[in-house]
Amino acid sequence: MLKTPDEVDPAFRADVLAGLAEPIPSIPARWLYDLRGSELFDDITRLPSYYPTRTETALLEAKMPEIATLACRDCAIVEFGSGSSTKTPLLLETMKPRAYVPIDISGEYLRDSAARVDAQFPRLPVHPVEADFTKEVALPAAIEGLRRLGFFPGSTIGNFIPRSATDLLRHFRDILGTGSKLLIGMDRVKPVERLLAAYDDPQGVTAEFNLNLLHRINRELGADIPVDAFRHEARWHDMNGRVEMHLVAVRDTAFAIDGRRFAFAKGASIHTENSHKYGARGARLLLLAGGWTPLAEWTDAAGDFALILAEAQRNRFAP
Ligand code: AVJ
Repeated sequence: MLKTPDEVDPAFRADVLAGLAEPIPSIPARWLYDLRGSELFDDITRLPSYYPTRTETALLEAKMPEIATLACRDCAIVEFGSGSSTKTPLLLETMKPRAYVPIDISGEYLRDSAARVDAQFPRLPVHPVEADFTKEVALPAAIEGLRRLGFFPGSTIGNFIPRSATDLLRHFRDILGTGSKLLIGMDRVKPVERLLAAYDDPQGVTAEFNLNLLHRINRELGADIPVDAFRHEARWHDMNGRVEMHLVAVRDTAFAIDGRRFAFAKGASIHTENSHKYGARGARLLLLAGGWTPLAEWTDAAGDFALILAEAQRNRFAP
């Protein structure tokens, strides 16, 4: 899809130009999720080696009655980064909320999936909000006065370095308000072979997802990046407890974006995504630091993935 210059998000251009000029070249992960990227991520969630989606969905299915009683009585469900909203029907069926507010940065994708939820739950008010949930978000007036349950599944929190993750959790608390709850999915630490297999599949879908970012830059910013000069790589960073995605130059290469030149020597990389993995205590500590008190948690039998229900902390709490 060709975008005219005024359709391109100026923040995309700014992030790409600034990120590539950094000593460790990087581009914020949210730019991976244009329409094509969101479709490719959807394909990733169905890969045999990508366990998180399958595991979280089964966990939601198995525990939903219990989760529902604790999480939502006549509430409005606010989903952050709703994507294709595939896990949402599980919640909506059991929790029977008063309203559903999917928030996503990808407008085209958001409208499609909101329409699907609308069709499946004709009596449920659906209020899609196209927004970057890390920025200011205005909740629709229609849900004023309703208790809120934030839903942040998929281990999306893992995209953020812990400092930003706590900022984001505090931001969610500001958006949702005191008295709100949050149901969040977090991927657990596990043997490195399994982690890397999840982020570097033999089918090459994750590689295509990562490389789509370069195609997007070419498409939207009129750049001339030779995409075949880069290959996908997944790395485990043990000290930081995360899987990293990189685009590694397979040969010396150079290109221009907006008249600015960038050169990459063979082996140099662009860091495109982080996926932090948490242990049980680390996960709870992150929530506490972000202003949320854990109330309950559920994991699959293998302990691969956790769902945690937390409650927004009051402004003052003892001691
Ligand atoms: C959407 C951030 C949860 O980190 O597992 C999957 C993104 N990237 N494979 C993840 C992703 C490559 C995914 N999140």
